[in-house]
Amino acid sequence: SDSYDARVLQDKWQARWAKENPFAASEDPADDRPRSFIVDMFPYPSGDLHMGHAEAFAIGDVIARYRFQLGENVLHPIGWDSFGLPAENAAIKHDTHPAEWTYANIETQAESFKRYGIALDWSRRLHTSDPEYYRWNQWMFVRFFRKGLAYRKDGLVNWCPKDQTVLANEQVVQGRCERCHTEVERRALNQWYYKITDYAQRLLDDMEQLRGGWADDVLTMQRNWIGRSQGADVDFAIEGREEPVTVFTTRPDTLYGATFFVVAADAPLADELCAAEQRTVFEEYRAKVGKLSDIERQSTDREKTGVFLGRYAINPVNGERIPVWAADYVLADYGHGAIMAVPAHDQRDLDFARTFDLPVRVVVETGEADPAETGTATAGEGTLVNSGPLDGMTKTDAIPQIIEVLAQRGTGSGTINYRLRDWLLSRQRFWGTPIPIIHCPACGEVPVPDDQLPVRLPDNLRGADLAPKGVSPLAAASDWVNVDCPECGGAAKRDTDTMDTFVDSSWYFLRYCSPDFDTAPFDPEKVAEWGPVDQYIGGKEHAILHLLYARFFTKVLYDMGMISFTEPFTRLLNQGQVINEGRAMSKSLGNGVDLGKEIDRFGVDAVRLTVIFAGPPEEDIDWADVSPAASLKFLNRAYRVMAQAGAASAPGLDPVTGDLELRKATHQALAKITEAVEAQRFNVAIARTMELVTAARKAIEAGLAADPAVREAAETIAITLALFAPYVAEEGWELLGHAGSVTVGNWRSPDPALLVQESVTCVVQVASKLRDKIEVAPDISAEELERLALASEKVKNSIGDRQIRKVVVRQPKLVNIVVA
Ligand code: ANZ
Ligand code: ZN
Repeated sequence: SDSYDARVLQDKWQARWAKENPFAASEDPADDRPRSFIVDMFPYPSGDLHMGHAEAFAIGDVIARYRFQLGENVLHPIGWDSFGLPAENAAIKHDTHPAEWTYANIETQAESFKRYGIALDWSRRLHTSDPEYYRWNQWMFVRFFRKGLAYRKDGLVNWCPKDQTVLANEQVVQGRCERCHTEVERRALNQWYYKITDYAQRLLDDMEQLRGGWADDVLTMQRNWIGRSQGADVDFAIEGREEPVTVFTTRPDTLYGATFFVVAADAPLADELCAAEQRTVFEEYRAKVGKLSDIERQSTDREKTGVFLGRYAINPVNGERIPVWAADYVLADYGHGAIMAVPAHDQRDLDFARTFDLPVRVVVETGEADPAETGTATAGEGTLVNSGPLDGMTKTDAIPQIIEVLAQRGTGSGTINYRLRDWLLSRQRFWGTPIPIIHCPACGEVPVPDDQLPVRLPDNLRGADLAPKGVSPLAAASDWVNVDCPECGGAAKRDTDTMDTFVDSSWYFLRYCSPDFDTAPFDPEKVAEWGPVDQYIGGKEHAILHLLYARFFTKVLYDMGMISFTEPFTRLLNQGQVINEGRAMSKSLGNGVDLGKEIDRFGVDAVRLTVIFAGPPEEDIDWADVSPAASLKFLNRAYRVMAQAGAASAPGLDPVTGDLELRKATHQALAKITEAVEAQRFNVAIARTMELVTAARKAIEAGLAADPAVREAAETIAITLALFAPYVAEEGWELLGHAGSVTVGNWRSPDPALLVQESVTCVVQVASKLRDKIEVAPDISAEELERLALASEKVKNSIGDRQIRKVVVRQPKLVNIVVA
């Protein structure tokens, strides 16, 4: 027939794959094929799959299928990131349990993944909301706790008044809750943290391993988030206070230019230092500051605000008395929450000095205009002035010098600071992993013993029980909360917070290696065989947090001796977004594209091909600019080529005698496709496949359907399309007379002799008489040329049953066959 029926092919091959399981990873110890571990960032089960999934998973599948084609032992698993707020909100709204919504959506998505033809090993499927999974979050928490990597502290936290929950810094977008866009407040709460800051330097250093494998901009985002800065701690005495106050500065060379001192308005220190006569103005000011986000506070174009605290600090190098202010541009939780202000050389300090008429003193002469006049601080290289014994030194030389002097006097030292904060783990919500700690009045924080894990979520809470109240809904489950202390047996209470769901996604890829392992989170031997992940695929929205947390977990597990690598993802591909008419798809714009409808209309293969053909995988796809209908037309042409070649010839034809032009086209296409796939330029690979289909069609139209070169081209088309349009490819392969999945172990290497663009004409003589002329590559080998000459039909006929005495080869232009 003229065109294929997508639905028929989909049903047929889905059933076949389910039965034959061609995409299962092998655990056979005798299987020594190279291994590939390919992981797509696992989905969150919010409704059915959407266009974003369609793109990400199509890209991941091209990579996985290519490794299958190369004959490798591929682990390409799937799971669900199935804890989290949306399930809880749905449960409150519909008076159900979050599990109902969650597992129903997982089933829907699983069916869609199957229909979408992703080459997955379904036997390793996991869901993070299963007790068999979250048990290991708890197991690891206990170990982190024992190592001092999990701890509780009072902290100012971001609080969403609508969701009634604490938000991590990253969940606050421009001062608003990432999910509901309500303005975020700051609150003091006792919370659990993971001590990721202990790993700040290693998280930086190990990025060296990722260069080339990860996009540079992702590495830069990680580096900025960790935010290492080198400088010095300097102690300033405060009049009327016993203890000095330490400040962190990256510019100790500017110490002589400090003309005032600033404490974060919301730090306890500001409250303590405030003189009685300034109390009222200070408290008013502090109340205003409490409403601002860090981002607003640090925004450079805001008018600077602050209040004088009625106190003075003493500069340790020149004994100068400088006023102490409270301001919001200094953050309570960075450095020491206090700074020495050097307005000549720091823009924020200069803005502040100009607002409050404080002195500006240049201490590094950079050749630029006077900051006091221009309003622009000077930060460049230069020579020190107004700096006593440091005068005349360069900035670069002065920094170690002043650190040395401070160290000798015991008033300072060189130090390194990181922007990275500890990972706030506690969530006052239900649908997450319960924190496995029991609070005992006698023993304190007691970890739940391993043999009592998992601490399961109580199953009697649902609907309105889960509504936010400012404390975790788990606190209401008194049967669950009240337990005996594992240490002393006395009455104690479970911790009622649940873990941030980023914990779930920090190690799930390891679990894929041994999904049923039940004595540890994973079988170290299996992880040693598969890990680390060779290729990870996911969106850039995870460029910072998820990846940083997964890297942190990997390092902790390495330190625990459970794994032998320190980075989880060797290569990372960040696909672009699918947009429509130039904008992100959204309900309010009404520009959403429904994946299911696109598939119903054009079939899975055409949708997948469209997504991959649209451009390089990192770039956004505007659905308004692509044409699944054109993809479908192309696939039908490819289908006809495979069907016609399959009808005209049988497998096993020696292609050597086939039409040379088409053979060259095939091998050149194959070489370019291989190169493009290796370089992850999948759209280019499709373009070359399209050219090959055109070349094969022309040959068929010219009456060559039975020519071995047409078969060779058609088989190459099936093998290549297996990466992008798996249903048509399988069907074509079958029509070409082959059994088994086209995707497994069928990739071919191009024949180098056919890749050379120019060719020379080689004269083939039999007993010194011209019998044939063949086109060959100029650099063809003697052996290859002899083989081609002897394969010529004309030459064979001429030799007949005479015996070949000798073959004289003068490559590339002459072959003379001497016969008896
Ligand atoms: C004096 C100085 C002079 C500074 C100068 C800079 C330039 P990074 O690079 O981000 O680490 N700082 C220190 N603690 C702060 C806090 N809690 N909130 C806001 N600002 C703080 O920045 C370090 C610099 O930021 C420090 O060096 C300090 O200002 C300020 F010409 O000290 B500097
Ligand atoms: Zn106890």
